[in-house]
Amino acid sequence: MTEQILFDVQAGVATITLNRPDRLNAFTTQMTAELLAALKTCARDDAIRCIILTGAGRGFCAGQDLSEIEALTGSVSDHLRHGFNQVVLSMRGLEKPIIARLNGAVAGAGLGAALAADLRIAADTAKFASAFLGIGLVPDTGVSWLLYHLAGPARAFELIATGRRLDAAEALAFGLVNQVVPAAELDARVAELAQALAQAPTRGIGLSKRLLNRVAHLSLAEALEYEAQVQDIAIATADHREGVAAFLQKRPPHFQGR
Ligand code: LHQ
Repeated sequence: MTEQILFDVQAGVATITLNRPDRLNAFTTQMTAELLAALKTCARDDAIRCIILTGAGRGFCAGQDLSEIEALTGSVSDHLRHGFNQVVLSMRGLEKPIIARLNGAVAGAGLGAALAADLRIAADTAKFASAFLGIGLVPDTGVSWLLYHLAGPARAFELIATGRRLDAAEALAFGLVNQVVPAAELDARVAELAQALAQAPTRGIGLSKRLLNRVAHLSLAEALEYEAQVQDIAIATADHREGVAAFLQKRPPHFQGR
């Protein structure tokens, strides 16, 4: 079996590359399983302090491989429960920063994977589509929830129900990406951001992600209490002590992610 993702770790940054470029990196069951295994490695390996998710070739990910749909055994709901739902939950639950490097087309389940990342940096040539309705389906892979929360209900409905494709500038205006950069500068910009994140207090970032995942469902009073509880964990980290010591000694901090 050929590998459908590439996995590389350099200087604390893991790069996961969806690697079916002739199909715009459309998801097969195998590729989903490989992605889940890579995310598990990222969660377990303390040396990995930032993750980049990207696609090989001219696309990021065109969603479910449509040629595989007919061959799916069992219900589509089970396919989603065991596949894309686990990808989204693994990404949101991974307490390390994940950058989606959006080099080209982002569609269907590929849009879900991109929106489940923590930061999205898009090439100015990237384009975005919900794509589900084009084949008579409703959004899955978290796209309804993630679009609702990132872009708001009216824009979420527009993207889902009209099939409108967004270019990178429109995706920025919709709140779907953090930055748009010239395609030739994408690698440098993503590498610079990933390096900065890999040298930051990893536990603090992970705990902040835990907070943001939770507060969406809480009242202000509940969120204040939850912040206080998570701060008890953060204040016990070595990186907290290092940050305070570096500040008082007027030197740059050296965070170790612990
Ligand atoms: C593809 C695909 C693809 C296979 C491009 N599959 N080959 C749903 C149902 C059930 C179970 C679970 O989950 C889901 C979730 C979903 O993700 S549903 C949504 C599935 N995705 C789509 O419907 C998107 C289909 N693709 C497109 O609309 C376009 O390809 C986009 C807008 C992404 C990009 O357009 P272009 O840049 O013009 O590229 P292209 O269409 O020429 O594609 C290049 C090649 O990639 C082409 O093959 P070819 O042999 O002609 O060069 C496409 O057939 C192939 N490809 N997406 N999802």
